Amino acid sequence: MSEILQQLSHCVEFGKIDKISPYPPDMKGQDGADEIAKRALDEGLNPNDILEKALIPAMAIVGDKFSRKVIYVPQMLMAAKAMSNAMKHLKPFFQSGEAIRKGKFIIGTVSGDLHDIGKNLVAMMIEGGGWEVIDLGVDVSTEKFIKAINENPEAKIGLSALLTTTMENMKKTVGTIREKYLDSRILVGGAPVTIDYCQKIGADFYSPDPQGAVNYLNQLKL
Ligand code: B1M
Repeated sequence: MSEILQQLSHCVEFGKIDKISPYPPDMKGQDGADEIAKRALDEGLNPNDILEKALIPAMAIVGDKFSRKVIYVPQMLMAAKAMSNAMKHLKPFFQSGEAIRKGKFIIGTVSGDLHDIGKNLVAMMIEGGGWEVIDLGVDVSTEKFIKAINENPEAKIGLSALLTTTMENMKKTVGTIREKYLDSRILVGGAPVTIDYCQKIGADFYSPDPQGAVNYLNQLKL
């Protein structure tokens, strides 16, 4: 991995957001994820490489450290902020899809779940793939999904869940959508979600990554 990607990965892993951030104390005054991501793009690195070789693996390390109780929620939050600050520079590259929209896509993280990094990435890529994205945010109740579908009955729907506990809420929301909108197309994803779970709860498609979701939506349009 190139030196700049290593530096970026280090910033996300240790929660160094930007130069002015005093955290972590041993990196005070140094560039953070914000400046380094911008520099990587200025130097011509591919946005996909930045995401897949530096940012996503760094978050995986953070998750592993959290599981092993090496770090706790505050450090995880700093890492998430560092990642978001890097992602704001990548966003325009992923969103520069065609101006003519292929259709609408409603997305949200299910009720009780506040994780939005993966959901935001999926939203960005789908928007970049030429779809109009209606992002309902995090902790989205079934009622909020239904309201958005009522207002946009032709839209495809995406649900993200990162906690085993909130997968139950995903099931509930998918069930209610299915009852009211038999022909709707529902995509699900998020770290604990599997293809088996997708089938079990009656969703149409599971993708482990944003590109799979984009490909699925695009082939629906063919
Ligand atoms: Co949380 N957290 N967290 N967390 N967190 C996990 C998920 C966890 C696995 C960490 C661990 O224990 N190793 C664990 C869940 C355990 C479990 O349920 N089995 C956990 C826990 C326990 C918690 C809390 C309960 C901790 C606590 O308070 N004690 C708490 C819950 C809060 C809540 O939601 N109610 C909590 C809080 C937080 C923070 C707020 C501190 C922060 C989130 C900040 C934010 O999102 N703005 C956070 C973080 C950062 C993580 C980890 C470290 C990283 C998640 C992430 O952003 N990954 C995570 C550990 C891990 O995942 N390794 C962890 C990077 C992101 C790009 O990946 O979201 O998987 P991901 O998205 C991927 C794919 O899954 C896919 O595409 C994305 C890109 O490849 N995808 C889709 C996602 N959605 C999709 C939808 C699709 C298709 C693909 O179609 C619709």
